[in-house]
Amino acid sequence: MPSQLASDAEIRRALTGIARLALHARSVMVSTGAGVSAESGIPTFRDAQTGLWARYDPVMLASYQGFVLDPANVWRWYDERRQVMQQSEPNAGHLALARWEELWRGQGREFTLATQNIDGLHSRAGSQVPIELHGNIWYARPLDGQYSEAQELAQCPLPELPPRAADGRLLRPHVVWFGEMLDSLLLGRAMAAAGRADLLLVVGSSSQVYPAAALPHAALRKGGTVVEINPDETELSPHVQHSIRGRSGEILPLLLEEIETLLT
Ligand code: BV8
Repeated sequence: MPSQLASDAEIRRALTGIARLALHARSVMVSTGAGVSAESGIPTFRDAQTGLWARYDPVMLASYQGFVLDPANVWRWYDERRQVMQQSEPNAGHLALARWEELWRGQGREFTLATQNIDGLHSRAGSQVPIELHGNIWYARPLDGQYSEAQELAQCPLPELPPRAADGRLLRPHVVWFGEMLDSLLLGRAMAAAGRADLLLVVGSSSQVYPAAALPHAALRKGGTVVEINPDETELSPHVQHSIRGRSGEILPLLLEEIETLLT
C-alpha cells in the first residue's frame, strides 16, 4: 500500500529517501501533466472549462470532429489558452526539473522528461529535450498536411480565426487530439525510458488520459519505483510507492534541495 504523505515531516523524510533513490538510479524519468503549470496560472485541463467555455466538453473541442465542425471556434479556444500561456512564466517546479536535468547531464546520468502539456513552459524553464507527447500549441500545420509540416505560429492573439498557411490551406494546432494517435517516435522514446527508469515521478497529472497514463505502469512492471506528486488522489495513487500530497511548485524544489545536499 503506498504511503500517502501529507504532513511536512513525512514529506521531508520521503524526499530524503527519494533523493537517495535518485542518486542510486541508473535512469530517472519525470512525467508531467497540467498540474505542473497550474502555479504558473494556466488552468488544468479539467479546470479550464470556466466562463464561456463551461458549456463545452474539452474532449470535444480537442478532437478532429470538434475542429472540422467549427474550426474558428476551436481556434478561438486555443488562442484564448495561448494568450494565458503567453502571460505565464515557468514556475519553481518547472525550474527545479530543468536544474535536475542539468545536474544529471553534468554527471552523465540518464534523465528523461515527458509532458502531456502543450504550453512549452518546460522548454522556457531550460529543459533541453522535453518529450511533448501531446504536441505544442505554439506550432500549427495544414489540416490536410503531414505531422512534419508543423511550423511555428507564435503570433498571439491570432489576427484571423481560423489561421491559414501562406498558400491558403486551413491550419490546425500541432497538438494531439482525443482519438488521434500520438507521434509513434515520441511515444516509443517515452515508453522505452519508462521501462528503463529505476525512479519515475508522475507530477501534476490526473493519470486519466492514455497512453500517457500508461508510462508509470511501464516502470512498475520493470520493478521501478514510482512517486506521484499531486495535491489530490488520482487513479494512479494506489499503485505507487509514494503519493505526495503537495503542489509541484513546492515539492520539486524541496526534492532538488535534498538531491543537491546529497551531491555535496
Ligand atoms: C489515443 C492536447 C489511440 C490537446 C490532450 C474513446 C474514443 C477515443 C479515444 C479514447 C476513448 N476512450 C479512451 C480513449 C483514449 C483517450 C483517453 O485516454 N481518453 C480519456 C478521457 C479516457 N486517449 C486518446 O484519445 C489519445 N489517443 O488513444 O489514440 C486511439 C484512437 C482512437 C480510439 C481509441 C484509441 C490522445 C490523448 C491526447 C489528447 N490531447 N491534450 C489540448 O490540450 O487541447 S489531453 C489533455 O488532457 C492534456 O494534454 C492531458 O493529457 C489531459 C489532461 O490530463 P492532465 O494533464 O492530467 O490534466 P488534468 O487537468 O486532468 O489533471 C491535472 C492534475 O494536476 C490533477 O490531478 C490535479 O489534482 C493536479 N494539480 C493541480 N494543481 C497542481 C496539481 N499537481 C501538482 N501541483 C499543482 N499545483
